[in-house]
Amino acid sequence: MSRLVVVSNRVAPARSGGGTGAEGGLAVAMQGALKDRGGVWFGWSGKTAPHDSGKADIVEIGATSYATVDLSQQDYDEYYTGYANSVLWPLFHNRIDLTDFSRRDRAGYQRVNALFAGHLQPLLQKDDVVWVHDYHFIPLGEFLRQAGCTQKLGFFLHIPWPPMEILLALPNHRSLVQQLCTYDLIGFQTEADKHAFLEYIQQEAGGEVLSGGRIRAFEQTPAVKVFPISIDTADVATLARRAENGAQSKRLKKSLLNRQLITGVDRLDYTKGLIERLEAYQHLLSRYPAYRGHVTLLQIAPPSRSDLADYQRMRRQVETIAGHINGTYAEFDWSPVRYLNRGFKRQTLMGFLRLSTVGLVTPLRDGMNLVAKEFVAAQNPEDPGVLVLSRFAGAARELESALIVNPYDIEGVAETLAKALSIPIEERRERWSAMFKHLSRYDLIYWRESYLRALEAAPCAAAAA
Ligand code: ADQ
Repeated sequence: MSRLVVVSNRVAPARSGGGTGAEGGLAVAMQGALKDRGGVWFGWSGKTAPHDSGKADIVEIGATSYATVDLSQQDYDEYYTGYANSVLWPLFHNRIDLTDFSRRDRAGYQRVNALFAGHLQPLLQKDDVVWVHDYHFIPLGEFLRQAGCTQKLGFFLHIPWPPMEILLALPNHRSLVQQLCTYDLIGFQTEADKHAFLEYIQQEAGGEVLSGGRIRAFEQTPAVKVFPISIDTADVATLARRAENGAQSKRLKKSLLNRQLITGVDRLDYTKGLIERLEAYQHLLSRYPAYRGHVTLLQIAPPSRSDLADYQRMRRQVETIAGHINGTYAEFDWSPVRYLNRGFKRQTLMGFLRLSTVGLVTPLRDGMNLVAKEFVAAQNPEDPGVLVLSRFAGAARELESALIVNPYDIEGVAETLAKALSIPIEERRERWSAMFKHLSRYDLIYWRESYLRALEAAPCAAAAA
């Protein structure tokens, strides 16, 4: 088996003696693959430094090297805050209005990708397979090839691929897509993302779709496939079961005084639809007064990218509306909204999901949304809660027996919430077991292994050259 080289913006080293309990599922999946095959996990250190040291900082744990590179403040501003998070992130989530097209940032993004390729290339061995993750690194494959890398190169996009009309708004969209086509395998979350990509390839790039899942464009013939990311379903179920009797879950349960719990868990990001969600909840309380005093919305929203103005503005809006709902409807012994800006240990979080009557997952656009899947896996099979899920989350294409909503339709979401709070137990079990069965089969390991199998099978452009 060839060694695996994983590239992602942030690197999560395995800790000897087990993890902290706070690691995400993806980190655990990558660590598992690296442990089995040996290899390298490469990315940004998360730190800025005045000068490039000329080589990556390497920590060896078992058969894996964790290799990280510092960025200069300018690189951080232009590559990370700038092009990745102020151009590609909003644009790929259909937010042209928030996209800040700057040539300086585009140059910084290309420069950092070239820098990373220069640091990674010397760490590669002949038979390695390289798996690059996400929008930060679209150009990396091309720079690696230019640096003489002949290994197989795979790319997986965790966020949605935008419709062609939206992508056309990006200056230099053609060269970005050309760089993406340098990879031997391009993976998307959903058929819809793949479809949007193929539309661009055929209509804008003059390319064609070949048999066997490959395309021809920009004189390259990469394979293009769909791999919906998932969770470690069995592990989430175990964590949630264990958490049920833990101190935090007990405290939460006691504090609810038998009220029904609606839970939302999202990074504080404008793609997650938090404002619309709170408006829908407000509408529920206004339109269905019987719920006043009988439901609680627990919204957990750890801050992210707080140095960006759009995130600061959205945070203020969320705070205003959460405060307004509490100001309007709270009683001296009941607050309708509990709004928390902090992270939790995974087990604690899964315990909270298990206690919830409703999981409210209403992004305006989301590549997949793992919280939706975690909510399902965390439920008590005897008394499962109901998932209310946005049709614009990739997860909605698999979790068909959730209550699917349009997050922009505030009244519609409120109505669905009212329905979710009163679904009879038989129907809840039926809906839940269909979703749980699906997630038990299509879990994170399935995702990882099917991607790696496809990467092994994809012809390598450098070998053909
Ligand atoms: P994200 O936008 O970060 O991921 P999501 O898929 O929901 O969104 O993953 C978030 C993860 O963080 C979940 O596992 C969740 O449990 C965890 N988390 C959230 N809040 C937390 C808190 N307060 N404490 C602890 N853990 C918390 C991007 C894309 C998604 C895609 C994923 C994976 O935007 O669409 O599903 O990558 O590909």
